[in-house]
Amino acid sequence: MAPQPTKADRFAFGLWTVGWPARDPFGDPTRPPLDPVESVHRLAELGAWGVTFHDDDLIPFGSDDATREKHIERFREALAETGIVVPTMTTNLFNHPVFKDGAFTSNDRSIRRYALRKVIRNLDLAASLGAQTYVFWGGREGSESDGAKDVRAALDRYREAIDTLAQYVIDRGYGIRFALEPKPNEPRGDILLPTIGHALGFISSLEHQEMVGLNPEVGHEQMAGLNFAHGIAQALWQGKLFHIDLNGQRGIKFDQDLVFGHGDLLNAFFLVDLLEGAGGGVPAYDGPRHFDYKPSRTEDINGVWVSAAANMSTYLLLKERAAAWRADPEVQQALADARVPELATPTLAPGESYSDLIADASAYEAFDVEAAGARGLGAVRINQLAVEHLLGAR
Ligand SMILES: [Mn+2]
Repeated sequence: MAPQPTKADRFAFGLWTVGWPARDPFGDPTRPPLDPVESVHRLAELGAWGVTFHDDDLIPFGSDDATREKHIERFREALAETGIVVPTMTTNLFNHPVFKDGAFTSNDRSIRRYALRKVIRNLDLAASLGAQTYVFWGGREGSESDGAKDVRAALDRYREAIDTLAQYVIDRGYGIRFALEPKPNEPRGDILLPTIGHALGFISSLEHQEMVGLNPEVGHEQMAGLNFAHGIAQALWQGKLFHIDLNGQRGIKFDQDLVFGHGDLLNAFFLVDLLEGAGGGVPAYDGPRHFDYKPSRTEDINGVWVSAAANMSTYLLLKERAAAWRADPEVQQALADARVPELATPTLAPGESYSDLIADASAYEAFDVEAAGARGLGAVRINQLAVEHLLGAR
């Protein structure tokens, strides 16, 4: 039996995920559009806690003010009826042709100014809905021709945009934090801030860097061949894991947005173990468990809700299995044998200087380098114990 999610699990979905009508570059939509109000009700029934959205997911692009208010009003009613919250919002700066060369980093200054206004308008709505995180996915910020984009100037403009918007949020007292979402490519041939590491470097240059962190997505890092759990560990280590996009991806190819766990399942297992505190009892991340996936184009509307539920039950199963793995005495022995806990001990003793280290013959002159080099780690055993727990063999 798959575990049933509750609001306490803090599972959230983008309206654009279940609402994706399954149009791809080679084919027409296979499903009708979904009313956001229906999505809120169905997700609540499935045990979700929150929904997130781009401005244009709720309010069709170009709506006049009266129409905009109507869409917001019926959405607010759905939230009130279901108790669903809006922890996070974001801006669509990629769909309309105006953004074809980027938004904050478009070569065209008037488009950059328009993009800032579009974000500001939606930040006001985000604050009024109680959102605490605002995501920036710069899918169109990039190029296909290295000669058509001055990347250093583009990064100046990217920084200018985030600094300006951060100042706006501070001056309004909104209490919203920003989360940048890296992605290496698609839709642009090459996207700026392509990985967690690039984005962390960029954040360190910002005026209000304390209020800017990351929203890493499983598939986006894996599209670049990177280890997502490692990336998340570094984001946590730097205090920058403000949000997370969970989904599945099978290797270096187009962005698949599969159900969470339907790609690299073992990495997803160790990711959940990490997020939930690696057996320490205190989660390392307390934000929304946010799914940014797409129900596959093969699915009908029933399949959409089956896939939404699958994300949540997979997360809960992995959480359960990771806890069982941590509690298994054989796992604890294998971790001890591999000296995993020993890595938390500083390399120098308290108060020890490099001079003391140089004076310590046991560290070098008398160190049995051959014996240390011959010792096995036992990492394969650790992995196999995880596989056995995942497969229900333990
Ligand atoms: Mn994706």
